[in-house]
Amino acid sequence: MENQNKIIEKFDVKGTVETVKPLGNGLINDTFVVRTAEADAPDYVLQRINHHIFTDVDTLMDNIDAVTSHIRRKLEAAGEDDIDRKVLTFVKLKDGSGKNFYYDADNDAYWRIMVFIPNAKTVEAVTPESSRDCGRAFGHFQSMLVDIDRDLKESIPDFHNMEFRLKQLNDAIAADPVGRVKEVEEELKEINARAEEMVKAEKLHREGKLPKRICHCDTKVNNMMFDADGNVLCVIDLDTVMPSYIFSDYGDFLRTGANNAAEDEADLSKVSFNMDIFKAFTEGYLASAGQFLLPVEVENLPYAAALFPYMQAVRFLTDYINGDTYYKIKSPDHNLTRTRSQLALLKSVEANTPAMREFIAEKMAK
Ligand code: GN1
Ligand code: MG
Repeated sequence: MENQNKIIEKFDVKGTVETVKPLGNGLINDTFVVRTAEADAPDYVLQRINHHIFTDVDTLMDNIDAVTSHIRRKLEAAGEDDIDRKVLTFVKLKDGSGKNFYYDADNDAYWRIMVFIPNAKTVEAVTPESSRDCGRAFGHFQSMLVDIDRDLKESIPDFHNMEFRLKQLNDAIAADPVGRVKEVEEELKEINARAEEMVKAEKLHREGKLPKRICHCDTKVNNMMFDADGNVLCVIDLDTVMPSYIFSDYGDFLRTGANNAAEDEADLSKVSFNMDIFKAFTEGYLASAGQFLLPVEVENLPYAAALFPYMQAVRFLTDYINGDTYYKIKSPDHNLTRTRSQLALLKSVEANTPAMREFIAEKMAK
């Protein structure tokens, strides 16, 4: 608490700090809620950023600043009320540097503070209803950022670049550091058969046909804040906000949200793509993003639904071949099980592709 008070002092917060207590159960950053004594001073959220995962904190926090200030200006111009609950507010340092994070060199730690949004909650359950809200909220988020005038960098370079992920796989195969390549011939066959199709986004981008836009890149139902009446206030967890194809926000939600099983389910008969979740999420997404999306983006939404299980299979298999250096594992073959599970989901997505196309065409015709 003493150390945290010293950190909080660096920031331009209002009021007197009364208590600092752990908040939530995030797996990546350490989060605390800071209560202030005065009724007219806001409470705050204090976070230590995990710079082992997010190694480029400067870019990450610059992206967050660009995005939150742009959305704030939009909401102001639209005459919205209650803006402090509709966009996250990051507190600047007192030192006049304009920075929105503090580096504590003694402890090699990065800290940030945002204003606590009162009377708001998150939900965990993926239902058609929460998925529709989620599609709408993330489509709205993207739509507010289509005209952003600041240059954002990728805080994790090539995060969702399929060509790069395949190169990592091929490098792993060439090195074969723990002799596992011979065990995974079947999986490699499945991956290679689709490689050409799956790098389509990078090709379209090089041809100038597919833009990168500002995306959230961690689209999940529990990354939305709701008010007491169940209306979405804003999206949260902005650590991965960066330029990407809109496929990132669309496809990665469906990979987790529309899987009838867990991403590492070993019983492949349980793994399948949930069309009810797909429909609800897509309906919400098109309602808020349909206006700005290019035909090439809409046409390729089913491709995005396939791309993410495929990409995740490639990443898990790469890690398996490399001897499990990236993802935490619970058994020696965990990454192989995950790979197989993601490939099973991919096949179910492929089987549902005609139905997906039909649904999207219907929605766009309206
Ligand atoms: C990692 O740990 P988590 O769930 O926040 C990974 C994602 C993967 C996901 C697969 C920075 O995210 O890209 O899709 O695992 N995040 C990073 O479970 O690599
Ligand atoms: Mg997250």
